[in-house]
Amino acid sequence: MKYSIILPLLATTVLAAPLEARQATCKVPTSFPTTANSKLPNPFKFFDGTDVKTKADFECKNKEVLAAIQAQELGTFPPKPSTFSATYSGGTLSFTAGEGGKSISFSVSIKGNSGSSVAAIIAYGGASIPVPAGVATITFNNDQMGQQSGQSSRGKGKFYDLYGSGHSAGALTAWAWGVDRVIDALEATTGHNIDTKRIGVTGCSRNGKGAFVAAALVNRIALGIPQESGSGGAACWRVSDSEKAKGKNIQTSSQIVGENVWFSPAFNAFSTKANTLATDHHQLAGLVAPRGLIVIENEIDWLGPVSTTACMKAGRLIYKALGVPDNMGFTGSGNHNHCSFPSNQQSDLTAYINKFLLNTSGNTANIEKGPAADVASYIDWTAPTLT
Ligand code: MCU
Repeated sequence: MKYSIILPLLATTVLAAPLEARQATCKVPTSFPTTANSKLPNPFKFFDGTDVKTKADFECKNKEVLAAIQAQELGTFPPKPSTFSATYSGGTLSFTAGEGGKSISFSVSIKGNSGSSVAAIIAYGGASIPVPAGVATITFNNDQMGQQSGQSSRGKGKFYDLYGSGHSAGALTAWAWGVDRVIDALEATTGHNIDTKRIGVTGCSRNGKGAFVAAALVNRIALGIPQESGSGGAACWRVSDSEKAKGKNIQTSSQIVGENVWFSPAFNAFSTKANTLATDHHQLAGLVAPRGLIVIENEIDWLGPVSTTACMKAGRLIYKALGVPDNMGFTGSGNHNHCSFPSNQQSDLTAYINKFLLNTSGNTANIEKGPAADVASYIDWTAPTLT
């Protein structure tokens, strides 16, 4: 008699556990499709062809995107190292990180952090955007973490002192690892007043590529603010190739791998066949989603204004599918020097900083500014509404 009560309960418990486990676990492939496709890959299909229908599916999709983009472009993004300690004193935050018997020390300077519970922007090499009062600036010497001075700088910098000069990470990934450790250091120390839930990251040009990649890889970043990142950042490799074929003086994957060490050596294999990459940079925006992202661009041919606009329009389709279209915007504007922030982008930047860093109101609705770019001609999929 008593078993008739216990058995159904037991059966429910036993059957429910694997189901929950299945939902919590994503199948992350270790090899990736390399079929040529000149259109931007469908962010709503898994590599095995099944559809991404729910927000939970999309989280799994992001895991496979993350695996593919590391394997093909960025190199491996290491987790927190096995030993770690940090100190904060008088505007200097320092950490020591150790792995496999080696260790490195690194420091950043913090300004504008008086008060209690302040937001902060981590600025690669210093900020090229106006940082408002009430937001601290954390100056991050990304070149020290991973050098970027041509091919001879491959594998040089503190990241490589720790992980070895042959590590697969390109400089963009090495920097993102450093950003992740800066946040670890903030969490491990007191006195700096910074609220680690309200951290943005910025950088311009090559450092803008870095800021974009850091926002994508470091999920504790609340707001990504890549500025004039162009190719390797907000531009999509495939659209840049198509612009190049139309005669534009635009940076493409085939040029970028020779210019510098921003990407993993693994990317060399794709440099002249970017159309075989499993992902493209609309999905770099997708990796930031649903967190805040404001992409600032210029209209300099080399950066690919049509490519960045089309690519980020495609990126916004991902945010729309997730039901958070206004967590991402892009503001492109011309007639100003590279990395000099023009006043006509101020209100867009302010809205994003207010909403994501200052927790005040910011109207981030529908910010899509840039030259004409027909995103429909670069995609052959439609965005679902993810449930
Ligand atoms: C837009 O970022 C780069 C670009 O990718 C390079 O080709 C060029 O040499 O430098 C730009 C930059 O970082 O300018 C400061």
